[in-house]
Amino acid sequence: MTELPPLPFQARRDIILFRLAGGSMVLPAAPVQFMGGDSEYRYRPDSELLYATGWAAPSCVAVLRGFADEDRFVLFVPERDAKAELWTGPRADPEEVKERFGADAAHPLRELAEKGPGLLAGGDTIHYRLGASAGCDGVVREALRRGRLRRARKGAGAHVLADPGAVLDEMRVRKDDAEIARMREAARITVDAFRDALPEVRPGVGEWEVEAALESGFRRRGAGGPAFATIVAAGANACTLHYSANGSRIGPDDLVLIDAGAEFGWYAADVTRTVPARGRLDGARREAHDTVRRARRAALAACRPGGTVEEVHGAACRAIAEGLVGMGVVEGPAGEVLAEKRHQAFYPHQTSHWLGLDTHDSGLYRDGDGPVRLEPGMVLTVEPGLYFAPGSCPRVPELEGTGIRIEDDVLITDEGAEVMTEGLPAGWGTEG
Ligand SMILES: [Mn+2]
Repeated sequence: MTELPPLPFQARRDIILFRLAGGSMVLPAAPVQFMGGDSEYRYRPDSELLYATGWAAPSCVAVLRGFADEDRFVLFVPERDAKAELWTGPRADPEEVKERFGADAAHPLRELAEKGPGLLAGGDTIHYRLGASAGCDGVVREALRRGRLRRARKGAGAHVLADPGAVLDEMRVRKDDAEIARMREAARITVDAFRDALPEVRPGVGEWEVEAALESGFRRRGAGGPAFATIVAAGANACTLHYSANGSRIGPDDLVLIDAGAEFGWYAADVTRTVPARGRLDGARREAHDTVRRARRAALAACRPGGTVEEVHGAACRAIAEGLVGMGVVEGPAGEVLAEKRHQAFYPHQTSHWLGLDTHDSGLYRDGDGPVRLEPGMVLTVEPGLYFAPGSCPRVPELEGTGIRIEDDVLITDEGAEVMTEGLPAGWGTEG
């Protein structure tokens, strides 16, 4: 497997603590999720805790204290427990945890209720997502109560609750080199797994078989698994944007939409291709596929430093509107279609989302100054599409029951953009 640079947790924490200034942050681990009864899903760490500390196991609370001179990074972790470790694996004791994660202090989790409020009461703003954990909710409420009293007497004490995203989102939206290395690997694995799976797309094959080929391709190449529920949607199934039952057989004339991505080192890829079951396509559906590919090219050309996600979307929408007019689906001119938003009946979603630890990664698209400007290190998807649900397109009924989307993962660079998923043709066969 590829050698990867270490993730810079210490450097990230230095920035977080600096930005917290007079405040603090509480990050609890994500809860274990169960399927039905008491079988556990494979554990997925909380992205914010993971980003700030590297902790990827259940049952942990990290406390960051920007206002303090000591104990600025404190971890509360589960104690050694021979019985529990038999079932879920070995644990480190707090001393080892402190060493390994570079914490100033590490305590057993059972001491959180007692020690937590005192650690937090001194700052002004506590960054914590209320409701994230019942235990932490109680600690933060008690810290605010003590902080109010302290503020009344001493003029300083915790009295504001804020979202951790206020500090972390802006950091997470710009990927460092170690993150980019993982995202390139997730993209490479995804592209190669698509190459395994695309030949499986034939009339009569089950959508589930294509899913199996894709996900097998992810795991064989060392990915943690799919980053989100794989979509293999034949024919009209592709008009349901988040279809993931993958339970139909591919029909002889179907276009098949495949939206999947590997997760590697906790970072996601997110790729879509739409290919004909019979390996060729003509008529209106061919024009529709060409339109989406033109929208893809136009949107990719708009991915550059200084640009915005809105400009990328605008470029895609213009090509989509022109295509819809050209196919006779809507009455032109294209400018009017755009102004009246008539293209949205067939292209209802945005062209891009941020990509990272989460498939729909954190980060604003607009802030107080308007649309967020693209910068080197930002990673976004470009995913134009066209969807003609049954009954939606009386002017060109041949298109009904067809959904087309083409999605790539794009890293903004100093020069422009790197399409990390470029290795996978946007069409099929000779249709690059
Ligand atoms: Mn996507």
